[in-house]
Formats: sequence, structure tokens, C-alpha cells
Amino acid sequence: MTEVAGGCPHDCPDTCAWVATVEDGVVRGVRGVKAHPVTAGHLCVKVKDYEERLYHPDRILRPRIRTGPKGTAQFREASWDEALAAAAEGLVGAVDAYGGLSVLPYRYMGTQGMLQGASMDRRFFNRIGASDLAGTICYATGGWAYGLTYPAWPETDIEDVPDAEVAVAWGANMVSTHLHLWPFMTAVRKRGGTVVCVDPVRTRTARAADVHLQLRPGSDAALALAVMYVVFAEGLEDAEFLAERCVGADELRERAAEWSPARASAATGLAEDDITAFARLWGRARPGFIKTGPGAQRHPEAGQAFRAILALPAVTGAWRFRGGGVHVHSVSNFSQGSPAFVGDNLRPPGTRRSVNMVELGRALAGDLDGPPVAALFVYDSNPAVIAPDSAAVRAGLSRDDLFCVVADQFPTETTAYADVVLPATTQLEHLDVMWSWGHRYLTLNRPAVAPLGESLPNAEIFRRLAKRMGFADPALADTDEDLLHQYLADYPEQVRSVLLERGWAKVAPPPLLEFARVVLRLADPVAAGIGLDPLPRALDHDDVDSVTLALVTPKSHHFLNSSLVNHERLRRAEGPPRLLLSPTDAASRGIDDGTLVEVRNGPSCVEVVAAVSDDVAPGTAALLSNWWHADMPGGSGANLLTRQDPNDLGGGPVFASRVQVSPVQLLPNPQRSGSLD
Ligand SMILES: Nc1nc2c(c(=O)[nH]1)N[C@H]1C(S)=C(S)[C@@H](COP(=O)(O)OP(=O)(O)OC[C@H]3O[C@@H](n4cnc5c(=O)[nH]c(N)nc54)[C@H](O)[C@@H]3O)O[C@H]1N2
Ligand SMILES: Nc1nc2c(c(=O)[nH]1)N[C@H]1C(S)=C(S)[C@@H](COP(=O)(O)OP(=O)(O)OC[C@H]3O[C@@H](n4cnc5c(=O)[nH]c(N)nc54)[C@H](O)[C@@H]3O)O[C@H]1N2
Ligand code: SF4
Ligand SMILES: [Mo]
Repeated sequence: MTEVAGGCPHDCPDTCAWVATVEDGVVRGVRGVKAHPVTAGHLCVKVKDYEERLYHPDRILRPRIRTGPKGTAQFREASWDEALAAAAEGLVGAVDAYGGLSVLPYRYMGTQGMLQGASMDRRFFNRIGASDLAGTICYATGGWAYGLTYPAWPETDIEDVPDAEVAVAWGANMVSTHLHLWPFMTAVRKRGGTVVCVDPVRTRTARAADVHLQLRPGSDAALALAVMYVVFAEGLEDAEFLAERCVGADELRERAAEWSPARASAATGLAEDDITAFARLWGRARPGFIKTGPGAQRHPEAGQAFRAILALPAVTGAWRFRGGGVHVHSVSNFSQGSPAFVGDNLRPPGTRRSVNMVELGRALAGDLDGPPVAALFVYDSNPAVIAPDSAAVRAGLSRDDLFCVVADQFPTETTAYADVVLPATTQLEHLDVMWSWGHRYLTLNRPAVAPLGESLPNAEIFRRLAKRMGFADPALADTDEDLLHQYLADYPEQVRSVLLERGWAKVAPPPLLEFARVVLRLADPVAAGIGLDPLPRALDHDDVDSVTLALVTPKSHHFLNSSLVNHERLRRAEGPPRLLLSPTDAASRGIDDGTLVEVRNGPSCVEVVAAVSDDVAPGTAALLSNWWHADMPGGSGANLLTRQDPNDLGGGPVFASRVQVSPVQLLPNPQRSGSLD
């Protein structure tokens, strides 16, 4: 029996360190590493039996070539030689006809590893001169808002949170999505502190918190400004911190003065007294800490909402104290690969083009400056399910004149459209190194077993493809070990040696500009330059109709985006897809618990069974993501109801919409299917 140190590859802020146990070349199990200060030896329900993913019967273990119409998932198996030849021919065909920019890589964080997620692939697409993909789909809006408000200022280290007095999960369902932060949040109770959850849904986190503020989706800015109203009105602000460290404090105070708890109550649906009580709690906390999740970024005005939330720790000077402040993500502690690492120097001279991944449907429809997308290469992502406006995405993927390669470990609703499918390895079969967006540890993952079947690590797939296409650049031949050492060169020797020896190592935050000179921007002229009100602004609720409901599409407890939805154990644990509806909204529509309902946004219609409960307030509905379309009664999932228009900051997605909900008429009706094709 041998033990191999590694870490969870999934797009989760925790990046748990694990050890795989291997016997006779077979992985018997994985378990968490107890000594890790954050992940502490506990793997979540999704990953604790990860050998199931490695040996899952659906794994793609040989290349496949399409034999039927796109979308029908009809393939024959092929050799790597044949598959690489076909992939190279398709890519060269696109480049010859329209230039490199007509090739679009589509990837996200199927794996968070640098080697299999952002190394040889980047070099390869740079060498081709492909379009760039703007990776906006998750955290762009919060990241931008943080950068605008706190230029060069590190996020609060989550290990310090127990020293706070109030810990707020603001649009963050961490008991499901960031499990290893939760003990640090609840530790504030040891000092008599309070855990608050701000969320339209009574999630697992809301239930476990001391206070739940169940606001309307998209109304966070009104709540945050009203908190500031009370803080300023009652003299709870840190005037010295505001004067010394912040620009725009006076303007912000004036803006906040427009948002009395009464006005915010009308906008948010919260009781006035609850808003005032929260404001006092926040204003008196020494200090307060806020964790914002990506979930609250899914709205048209989310950028402004985030700027308002992010101002709260500045107004009370929470940053002066250990554990105080805010955590959007911790990515800036890590290298994202130097320009040489990602192969910027390999790119042929000429123009670049950035395509917003949120607008994939439009890009595939030709709604772009410059050449059309003639070739699409998808890896580490499942856009047919996870990208907004699935109808447009699937129409684009169906184009006969689009050449499409998809590399994945499993058949997905995206591989169904591929001309060539390439089999990828899992984390237990390849080398990788992972940064984290929740904590400050790098994690090394060594392969526990050799690749199953003919599957290959992404980096090897791109190495082979580069060779097949005749690219002679030495950087395109670097091995995974070379890539690892090149990446680690961005860290101090001490981090490198600890990582290589122990499997995980804490990195120091980037050096601050001289701390005393750092200025927080509560009012921001840069914001005006990108079309935003320079001050965080909120909206009243008065222009909203009473017929439609605000739909949110948060994460499922047992899945990781659209990954793991194909695992029977997790599907059983999760139970079938459900639309959460309040008893009031259900009764007024003649809907009972268990009724099959249709959820409509304009012409788009999704069918799902209703779950009637107080977990959502009247006016809100929630459909957990990301079930695959085929898992839904009408054949379409949540993203049929979402639209491609980005929100107000950073090109982020709007995974929310206003929907009409009604019982499905059980009479035969050929138009009731939500099918996309
Ligand atoms: N189990 C599980 N864990 C995951 C994932 C998963 O799919 N499943 N996905 C991973 C990824 S990629 C990400 S980005 C993170 C996401 O982590 P979270 O942001 O915690 O997850 P979400 O469920 O998207 O959103 C959090 C909460 O925001 C609420 N919300 C929606 N709209 C608003 C709003 O306008 N205001 C406020 N205050 N709250 C709002 C939702 O009801 C939801 O409960 O989780 C990661 N971890
Ligand atoms: N409606 C709605 N839509 C959403 C969200 C939402 O809250 N609501 N959340 C959004 C968010 S926050 C995110 S981050 C995105 C996530 O969207 P994606 O990043 O696309 O995540 P997944 O759905 O998990 O798909 C990842 C795919 O990568 C594959 N994969 C994993 N490892 C490897 C590998 O090593 N090599 C290769 N070639 N493939 C691999 C997996 O098998 C899987 O099919 O979804 C977004 N979509
Ligand atoms: S999904 Fe997150 S919590 Fe679960 S094992 Fe992976 S990193 Fe840890
Ligand atoms: Mo995400």
C-alpha cells in the first residue's frame, strides 16, 4: 500500500489537500490531510469517495470521432493518431480560411490546476494566435469591485476570522460551497460574536447562522447603504480611518443618507428594525468580517452592490483589527503564470481579440468584431450547460460550419456536439499544482496511478497537438515536471521546498504598496470612466411587476457546477431537481408541493417540480444549478432562462432572471416542451 499526496482539483475555494491510498496499482480511497490548517483532514461529501470518479464506468478512455448529426452524441472510437490528425486539420483549416483569431478556446475551472488548466494550453493557443477568452463567468464582478475599492490591498486571511466579532456570509452559502471556512466563521461565537447570513434563500448556511437576512435578490446595495446610513447617523463610523485612508468618504456619507432603513426596507423586503439591528451589530463590531460569495454577483447591478458591500469594513475601520475586513477571493496571493509561462512570446504579431465567455452564444452566432469563430476547442468546461442562454449556445454548437474539439473525462452535453472528443485524465492520474481562491496555500498533486485507457493529461494533449501541427518551439515540448518547476519559480525558495516536500505550503500576500499610502476608494473616478456612478448606488423596488418572480440559480450541495451530476451516489443524495417557491406564491398560482410547473422567461420555458416552502420569501424562486438539461422534465435546465447580457462590472454573468411560474397543463400540448432543438 502506498500513499500519494495530492489535492482536490475542483473549482471550490477550499482546495483540500488529500492523500490517495494505492494498492496493486489501484486507488482504494482518498482522505483529507489532517495537518492542513484550513482543510483539516475533511473532504466534502462530493469528493470523499473520489476513486468513484476515476473508475466511473462512463469515463471516456479513447478518442472519439463524430458519426451522427451534431448534438446527438454519435461517435466511433479512434486512435490518437487519427484524432490528432483530425483536430489538427480542423484547426489549420480555420486558421487558413480566417486567421488565428477564428479559433476560440473555451475553458474554465473544470480543474483548478495550473498545469492542466493554464499552461501548455495557453502556449498552444498563443502559438496559433487564437482569440482570448475572458474568464468572466464566476468572479469577475466581485474581483473588479474589489480592485476598484481596494487597489493593492490583500483580502482578509480566513485563518484570522475567529478574531472577528461579527462574521457575515453575504450571498455565500459556505456550508455547501466553502465548507472549510465555516468553522472559522462560527469560531467568533467563542468571543460572544454573531454569525449573520444575507441571502434570499434559507440555505444550509442561513439555517446554521445566528441571524438570517432574507432580502430580495439583487437588493444588496440598498441594504449596505442603509447599514451605512445608521452607522453614520449613530456615530459608529471610524472617522479617523475614513479621513486617513479613504477617498470619497464625504460623498459616500451623502449617498448613504439617501437610504434610510425605511427606504431600504421597501427595496429589500426586510423589516426596518432588522436592518437597523444589523447596522448596529456591524457598526459596533470590533471588528466585523464579510465573506462575499459569487452568488450575489449574478444580477444586472451586481458591480454597484459589491462596491457598496465592500465599503462597509472601511466605514467602520474593521481593517485595523486582525480578522476584520472582507474576503472576495484570495487569488491575488498566487502567480497566474508569468507571460513566458503562458507563452505570450509565442504569439504571432498581429491583433488580439478577447471574447467574453458569458457571450458564447453570440460569439458562435458571428456577433463579433473580426473573423467568425470557425473552430472551437472546449476543455475544463461544459458550456452547453453552464453558459447563459443555453438555446443560443446550443444553436451555435450545432453549426455545421463550426469545427469543434472537446477534451473531457466524461461525455457531457457539450461533448455531444464535438467533431472530435479527446479523453482527459482525472486528478488521480496526472501531476498538477493548485492555487486557491479561498485560502493562501499552494497544493501539489502527484499522480496516484497511470492514466486509465488512452486518456491523457490536458498538457500532454496540447503537446501532442502542437507537434502534430509542426510547431517546433521548445516551450511547446516542456514536460509537466518542467512546467511545474517553471511555475514554482514565481515563489520564494522557502515556499517551493515546503511544497515539494510536504505537498502544501502557505504563500505570503503580495507586498503592499507602502501601507500608509494605500488609499481606499469609496467614490471612484475610474468607475465613472467605465460607465458606473462613481458612488455605489442602489435601486428602489418600485418598477418591478407583481406577476413575475425573481429567479436565482444557486449551487447544489452535492454537485460541483455541472460536474459530478453524473454520479449516482450524489444524485440520490441531492434528490431530484426542484423549484423552490414560497407558500404564498404557490397558493396564488394553484401550485402544490410536487406540482410540475413551467418556469418562463419570454419564449423560454423550463419544466420542473415545485417544492413549496418558506425557504424562499414571496417574490423569489430558486432553481438549484447545474443539473444537465436532460435531467429536467422538459429537457432544459436553468440556463435556458438566463440571458447573455453581462452585468454592470467586469463583464460578469447574470444567472438570474424574472420568470412566470404556472402549473403545467397536463393536457397533451406539443408546445409545452422546453426542448431546445
Ligand atoms: N456544493 C457546491 N460547492 C461549490 C460549487 C457547487 O456547484 N456546489 N461551486 C463552486 C463555485 S464555481 C463557486 S463560484 C462557489 C459559489 O459559492 P456561493 O456564492 O456560496 O454559491 P451560490 O450558491 O452561487 O450563491 C450563494 C448564495 O447567494 C445567494 N444569492 C443569490 N442572489 C443573491 C443576491 O442578490 N444577494 C444575496 N445576498 N445573495 C444572493 C443564493 O441564494 C445562494 O444561496 O461555490 C463553489 N463550491
Ligand atoms: N445558472 C447558473 N449557471 C452557472 C452558475 C450558476 O450559479 N447558475 N455558476 C457559474 C459558475 S460560478 C461557474 S464557475 C461555471 C462553471 O462552469 P464550468 O467551469 O464549465 O464547470 P463544470 O460544469 O464543472 O464543467 C467542468 C468540465 O470540465 C471537465 N474536466 C474536469 N477536469 C478536467 C481535465 O483535467 N481536463 C479536461 N479536458 N476536462 C476536465 C469536467 O468533467 C466537466 O465536464 O458555471 C457557471 N454557470
Ligand atoms: S470540492 Fe471543495 S470541499 Fe470538497 S474536497 Fe474539493 S476542495 Fe474540498
Ligand atoms: Mo464559480
